[in-house]
Amino acid sequence: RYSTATALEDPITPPVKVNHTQLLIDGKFVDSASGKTFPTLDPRTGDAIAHVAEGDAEDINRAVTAARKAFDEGPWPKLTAYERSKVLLRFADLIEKHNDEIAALETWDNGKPYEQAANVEVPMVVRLMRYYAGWADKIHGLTAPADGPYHVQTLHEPIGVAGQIIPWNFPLLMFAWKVGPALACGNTIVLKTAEQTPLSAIYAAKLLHEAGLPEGVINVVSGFGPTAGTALASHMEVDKLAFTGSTDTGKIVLELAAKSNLKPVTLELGGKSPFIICEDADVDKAVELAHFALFFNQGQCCCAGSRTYVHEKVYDEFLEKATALAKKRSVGDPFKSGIQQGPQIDTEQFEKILRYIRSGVDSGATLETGGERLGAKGYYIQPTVFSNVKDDMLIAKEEIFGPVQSILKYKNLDEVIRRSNATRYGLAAGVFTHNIDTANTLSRALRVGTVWVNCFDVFDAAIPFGGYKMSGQGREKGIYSLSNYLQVKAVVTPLNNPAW
Ligand code: TXE
Repeated sequence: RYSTATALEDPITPPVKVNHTQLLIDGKFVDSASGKTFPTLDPRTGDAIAHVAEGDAEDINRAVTAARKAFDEGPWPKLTAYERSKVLLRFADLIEKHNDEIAALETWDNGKPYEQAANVEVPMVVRLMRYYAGWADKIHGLTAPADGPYHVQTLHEPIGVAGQIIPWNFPLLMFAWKVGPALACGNTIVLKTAEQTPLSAIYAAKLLHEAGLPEGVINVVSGFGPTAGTALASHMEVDKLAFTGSTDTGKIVLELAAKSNLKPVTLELGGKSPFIICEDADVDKAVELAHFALFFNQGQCCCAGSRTYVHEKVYDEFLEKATALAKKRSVGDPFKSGIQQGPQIDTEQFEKILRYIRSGVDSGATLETGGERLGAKGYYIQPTVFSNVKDDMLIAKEEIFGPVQSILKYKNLDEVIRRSNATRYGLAAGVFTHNIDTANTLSRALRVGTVWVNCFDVFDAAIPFGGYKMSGQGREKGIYSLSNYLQVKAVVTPLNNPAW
């Protein structure tokens, strides 16, 4: 049913070497000021891949000083937009050239299937960079009519030094979502990677320099949240903060930003997204899409369709087929071809998921399949399906962030709208129906930042993404991300010859 234990216990040697483990500050690779390092672990085994420089407050300070200087003294913000765009295009070319190497680093550090990293995620980064390169020379203000004799214009200026804190579930993609729009708008950056997955961002930042990015424009600090992260969020010389991670940490960084210099903050946080299967659904297709919506990336997606609401008319058939599909899911070494699911990121997440599985059983949900760890080493978990899930169970309320599908039954549209919205989250939703009225009703009624109708996890560069309620503030990607990194300045000049 699953890949053999041998495949789990004898990890494949990754086809890549780790060449860069230092901090990247002011265009140079440097050790941390303290000289400390920390191990980044292989989720297949829990063994160290490499020891990475551990940045803390002093390193953040060095990085912010470099970014400040690169912003205040240039040349980056003052380059022509076309020059900035060319740097991003060259960077995209370099990522494309090193696609397989970067994908291998990402898989090694994160545990995601190599084929997913190489064929989907790294190409998405390339596409996103080209998209924002396209925006660089299309950012401009407007003129506005005033009641008096004034010429009024707005200038759209870069906001300054952007602090960016990213998570571990899509390390390179989150790097791109943050860095692409910030650079297109002419900002400079201090980016802190997640402690679990520092490797791909260091590599990418090096390629940005090869693409011609001036020194100090991007600074990458590996390190932990309570040290490097808080130092960045509370730094007085950081003009804007962008954060992706848990809702609890989002609250902390928002408070740090408010208590320091009131830097504006964008937050992309947790979710508990409903995936609604209507009575008219083609059950086979619905099963496949709901499976993908939940299990993709080991279930470690903020927008995972983690509450699968199925209409009572198709519930039994759906449940049987969803369980069968989960049993067929191929779990194993993510470097192995055909593998759909690798290990979870680390021991903390692994234990948390197993705790939620136990709580599902204890609260009376029916465990249809899975529920156990897989293999004796690493952080592999069996694809797990619960039926008879009730809205008040923890597994239906909290973010599990693992391969655990919770299936809930509903009777009518008003009921499923009410239940879907009865959560503190509001990131995304999936809707599966052929009825245009049902699709329109659900799309408007659901209080979420993205509704995917008859599809899921469509993440084009141009599609904005972000949350309602406690899933976040602001939007990333698309045209919407630009305003996160711009100031609007109004310039008002008297018109001295009002006759004309
Ligand atoms: O998140 P954290 P964790 C959810 C998911 C997961 C849970 C915990 O449910 O199980 O969060 O994961 C940095 N000041 N998501 O502990 O702590 C940290 O170093 C400043 C959803 O990994 O939020 C990392 O770089 N920064 C999510 C980043 O915050 C701090 C993706 C995220 O870590 C900090 C990941 C602090 N005090 C987890 N503490 C999504 N929205 O996709 C930590 N960090």
